[in-house]
Amino acid sequence: MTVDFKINPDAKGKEVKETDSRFVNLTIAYSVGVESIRLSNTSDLSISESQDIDGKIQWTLFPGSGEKTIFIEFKDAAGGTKIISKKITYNQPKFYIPEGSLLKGHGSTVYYLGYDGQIHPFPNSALYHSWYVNFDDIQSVSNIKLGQYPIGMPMCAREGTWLVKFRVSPAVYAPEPGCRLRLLRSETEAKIIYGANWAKRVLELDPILEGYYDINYPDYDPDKIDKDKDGVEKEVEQEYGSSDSKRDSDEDGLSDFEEIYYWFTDPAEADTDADGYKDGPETASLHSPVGSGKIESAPEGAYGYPLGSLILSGGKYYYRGYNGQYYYVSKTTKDGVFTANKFDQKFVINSAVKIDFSAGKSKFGKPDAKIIRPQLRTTKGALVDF
Ligand SMILES: [Ca+2]
Ligand SMILES: [Ca+2]
Ligand SMILES: [Ca+2]
Ligand SMILES: [Ca+2]
Repeated sequence: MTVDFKINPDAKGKEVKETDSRFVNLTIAYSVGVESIRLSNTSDLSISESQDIDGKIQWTLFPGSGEKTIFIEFKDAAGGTKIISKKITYNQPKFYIPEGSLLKGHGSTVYYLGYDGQIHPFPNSALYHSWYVNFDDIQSVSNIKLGQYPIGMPMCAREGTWLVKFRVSPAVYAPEPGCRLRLLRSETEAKIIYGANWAKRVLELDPILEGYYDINYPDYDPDKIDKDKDGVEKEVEQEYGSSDSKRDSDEDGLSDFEEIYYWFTDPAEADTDADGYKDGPETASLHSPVGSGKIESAPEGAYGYPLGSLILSGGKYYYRGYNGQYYYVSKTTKDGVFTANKFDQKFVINSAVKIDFSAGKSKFGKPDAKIIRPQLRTTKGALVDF
């Protein structure tokens, strides 16, 4: 294939060497048969945008002054690819609004100015408050200024804050770092992690927002036949008489996975021990679902805190990082790391059932270390600033 592109060509088609705007125009030349392109600011294309081939495209450079490289991968109908790159120098203007700012025009919508150069609207005030306690940092700008930024995807719920559900669907999720939602397996799991008042944390969102999240099914293995993604293979569901199109076949408030692998109850029978109490409520209140009496704790290793959770344990606050590691935050809500990260006491997990995380605790580097930023997940699983 024969392909080429130019950054900010002038009227005569000559390339300009420098710019003071992160937004650039690309003109693309391509031979017959080239169908799509993937654009990126990094050579490994780990953060990229794909689209149908077009002669003219707008693109946003990485922030900060310096030489910038744009990479384009061209793809033809036969699946052949070719990557070419071009450079331009970006001189950041003396007066500019820094990435990470909160902006508002004459309307009521608040936007987060992302490192991607786009403004991201907060879909509602509850989602805004998952990130920011008050409105002190919002900068009011003219509608003209606001209109100079492309509008990007809406802001996601911050990890470790609300639980999220989408209208119409009963599934409840815990937001994790990088616009990811971890499915909560059941009401029992929600009660064990968040306590009896877990339902007060649930924020109901417009189903249209679901598409902006990456959904994490904790026990699902895509290499196995598991239509309901509950972590129980079709074959095993058949053996136990449960359904591979329902995560809780007997609707007793425990998922088929938890019944089969953690509690040893019957996934096709709501009240395994026939004592008049269903398996879900019995386990959630730590009563034996397979006999009489109270049980000491949930099965070891069965339940864990979602990534991004803030936990109060033994009088100290801990944060579960993106890497799964637990970090010591502070002793009080007034200490540096707690306030620097704008943690909100309202979202602290202080559940009755202690989930063991004594192993693998570490400390933040600095007494006021900032770790929480709006971030997105790349195709390779790493987090990048939103
Ligand atoms: Ca299944
Ligand atoms: Ca099932
Ligand atoms: Ca059952
Ligand atoms: Ca029972």
